Amino acid sequence: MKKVLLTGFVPFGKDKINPALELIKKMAKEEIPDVALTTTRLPVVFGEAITELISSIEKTKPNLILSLGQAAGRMVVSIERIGLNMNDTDYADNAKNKPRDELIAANGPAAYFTTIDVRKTYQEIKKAGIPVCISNSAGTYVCNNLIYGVLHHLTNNNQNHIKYGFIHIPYLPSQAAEKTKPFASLPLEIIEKAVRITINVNI
Ligand code: PCA
Repeated sequence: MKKVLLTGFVPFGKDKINPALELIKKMAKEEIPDVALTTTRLPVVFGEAITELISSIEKTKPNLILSLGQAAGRMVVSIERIGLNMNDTDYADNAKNKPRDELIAANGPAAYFTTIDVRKTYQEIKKAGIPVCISNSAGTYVCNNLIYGVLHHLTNNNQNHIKYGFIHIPYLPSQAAEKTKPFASLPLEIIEKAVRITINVNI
């Protein structure tokens, strides 16, 4: 039995829901063959999301961690390849932090690559008929902060045997329907299928 830790962020900004949170709530009630699944909801706060995830890693000792985040305006399921050593935002997080041009780790490398098999994951999701891309930037907001922070922690604690992946997901159709401008969206069931494929490819 492989242990998988699935994380999702709470809503932030003007959005009342976060599809990442909706999905981890749904999947927490379901079974995945040969997988012991734990879910963790994360705050949309620079630094705090990293601390919360590290404490879940210590509790659950997973083989694979997969984090999910909402990316309004993304057209397709986006498999993130990189966490960049940079916090830089025009929008405050849920604790009103608004870092500008700030390194995440003063002496850390410029970037870390996520450690799931990004190419194979992409190919398998695509094969299932789901729109998907490999993304080479997760931005410089809280999701990127989490990617970089967790990979920095795993690297510095000799825990690189724990695989870490991140998927950005578009709005749900119900969220896009509320907007006055056009936004791409994908139903939760499709996102779930992509997440299950990602888990199966990487355990
Ligand atoms: N998306 C944000 C932070 C939380 C989330 O779900 C991001 O892309 O940084």
